[in-house]
Amino acid sequence: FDPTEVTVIFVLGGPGAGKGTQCSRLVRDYPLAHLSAGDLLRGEQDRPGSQYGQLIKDCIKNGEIVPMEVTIALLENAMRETIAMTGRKTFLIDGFPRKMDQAFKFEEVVCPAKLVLFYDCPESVMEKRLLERGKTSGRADDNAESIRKRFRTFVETSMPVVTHYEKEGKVVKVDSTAEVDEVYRETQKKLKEVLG
Ligand code: UP5
Ligand code: MG
Repeated sequence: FDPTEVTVIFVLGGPGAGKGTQCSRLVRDYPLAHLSAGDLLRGEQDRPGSQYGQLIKDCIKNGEIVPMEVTIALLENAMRETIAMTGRKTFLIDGFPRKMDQAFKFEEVVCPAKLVLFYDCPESVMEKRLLERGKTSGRADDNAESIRKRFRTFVETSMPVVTHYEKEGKVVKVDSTAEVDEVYRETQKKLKEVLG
């Protein structure tokens, strides 16, 4: 990837913070491409013949992080495909990186992130959203036990990534406790402040 051509924005936040919801709005309104690492992993898990199916399934259920080689390869492929199919070269990478080693590796093999959009939300609110979604989502990790494990991984392993990018001055933080429309307005406002 040519870093002068491709732009990457990481979208981070706890499980249920609203990353996917806000990314959908952003790609509706701006010439961006949305890639969810979790969605790519679930797709790979269900792909017949995948050698990683069981590994991904176990990690997701336990809220653990899939080895970065798998996720980065999926992201690279999806980026190439998106550029070929749509010509879009500014990417919202949703739910990645969740661990420092992933952040370093991605920036080495793809390109440095321009910005990190971080959705901040209390666990109690996120838990309520995920349990509600669990009634119909069919996601193997939308149950009380998996949610607890996802929260722990987020605090212990993924928040340090946010702190790292804060030190680089790249983090745009949005409180995502409010209703979807309000969070989106706040997102647009803050991105405009930084990106113009
Ligand atoms: N909702 C959203 N916004 C709302 C609002 N403002 N008010 C009220 N309700 C709101 O939203 C979650 C739910 O809340 C939805 O029902 C929505 O309608 C509602 P969503 O937009 O889906 O939130 P999001 O932050 O995207 O939550 P998600 O569950 O996708 O977060 P996770 O980060 O847990 O899930 P992800 O798919 O990224 O990862 C799943 C697993 O994959 C990980 O636990 C891990 O095991 C694995 N993984 C890796 O190993 N490596 C990776 O790099 C990525 C994932
Ligand atoms: Mg999501």
